[in-house]
Amino acid sequence: MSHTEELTGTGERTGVAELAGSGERLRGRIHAELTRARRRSQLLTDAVDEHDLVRQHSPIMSPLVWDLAHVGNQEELWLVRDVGGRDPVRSDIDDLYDAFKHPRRDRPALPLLGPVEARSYVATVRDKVLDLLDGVRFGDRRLLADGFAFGMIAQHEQQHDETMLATHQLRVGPPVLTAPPPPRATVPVAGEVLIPAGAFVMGTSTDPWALDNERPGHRVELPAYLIDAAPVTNAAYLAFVADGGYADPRWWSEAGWRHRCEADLVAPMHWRRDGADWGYLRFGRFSPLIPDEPVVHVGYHEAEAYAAWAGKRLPTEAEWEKAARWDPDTGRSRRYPWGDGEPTPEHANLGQRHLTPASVGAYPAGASPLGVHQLIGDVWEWTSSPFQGYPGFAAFPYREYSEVFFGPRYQVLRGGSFGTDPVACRGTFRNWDLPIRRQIFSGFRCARDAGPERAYPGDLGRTR
Ligand code: AVJ
Ligand code: FE
Repeated sequence: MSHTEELTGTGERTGVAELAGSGERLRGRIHAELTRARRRSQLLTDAVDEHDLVRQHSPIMSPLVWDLAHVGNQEELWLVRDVGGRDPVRSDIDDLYDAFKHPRRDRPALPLLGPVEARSYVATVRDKVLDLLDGVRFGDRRLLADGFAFGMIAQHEQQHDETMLATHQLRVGPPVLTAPPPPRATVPVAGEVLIPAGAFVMGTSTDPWALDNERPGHRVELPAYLIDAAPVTNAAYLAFVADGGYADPRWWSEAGWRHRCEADLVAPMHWRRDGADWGYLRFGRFSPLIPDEPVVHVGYHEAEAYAAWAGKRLPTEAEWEKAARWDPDTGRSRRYPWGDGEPTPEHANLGQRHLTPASVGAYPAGASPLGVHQLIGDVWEWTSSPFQGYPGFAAFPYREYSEVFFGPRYQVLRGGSFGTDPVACRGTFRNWDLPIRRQIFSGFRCARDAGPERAYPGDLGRTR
């Protein structure tokens, strides 16, 4: 069954390195990933003053100083205590940084570590981790196979770095983050791509740092469908807005319309009127809308309404993943649309190198073999699938990462955004959120059933 999955994937690469006794390569990679994540956390927290670090910029976000110490606390729990078997650094603060004990809106009132304490705490934890990394034996336990626990913690820190970037976007005040603009479009990309009917392998059983909800790899059979060659752009979305899309319940689900009315939605989050036009406020700067850029900061309900207005629908998660991973020549599933190789700056807009999505057509090297563009990076893409475990799902290493979120409340998003680090982004990676959320870097693309072949015009009058 999953033999078509990753014949040459990085899964095997790392695995082979390990078998050959070359744990040094893996140790080097882990060191680099942890260091890169920490540099990002530091950049995001050093950019603002102490007052900004401890205050809450939105009731749905944590104070930045909570994210920072929470990252250190997870690292302490899993790597210092569990993997390393060492004494706690600070067992007295576990409760404060347990995301399940205190909802985000309550976090500023907790006796949190202050900025100075939090910085010194995460540094102490990291020193111990780098010390134990030197002597760790990766073969000893499942948690350590291919360095999984370290990979999980690097991904966790990068996930919070994306959350912190979303907090920065919500922050009011003069701009503190800067980045060069993303590359411009170099190829025209429009219309839809036909994905032929057939089975493909969804998820993975071999990618060493894939998280539990991405496993196991399993065959999924799909009828033919059409999927947009690119994410929905600001220009396209603006046509929906200008056509009165936000005022017409016809396009919205019942829950969507209720929310649209309660929250008084009229446009994507962070859009601002600029005379007769729209612009957006991004990280403290106003700019006019760039028409061919993917729309960002829309919720699931808005994405669904747009798709209905356009006469289409959102893709299911399986449709998104087949478009992103299925290789029509070999039938196997790749790690990324372009192949199995790690993302480079030519492939995708990832890693907070830029602070906006890139225009459609900016990443021809990142396209899938069938010509679907920008599946990875730019914007997270809402899918029509609620978050569920795959057949054979087993929580690992803890139920609170994924399993407790399974069910109809959360919708799956795919592909990562400009704020997502490559270590936390793959063709199999699954994100999820509530359908009303739009502070994340979320956009979408549409799909539709391929349906029976259309008759050519000369055939239209005939009946059989
Ligand atoms: C996968 C982004 C939904 O931020 O809630 C961070 C990742 N889990 N700490 C989240 C996560 C625990 C998670 N998402
Ligand atoms: Fe977390």
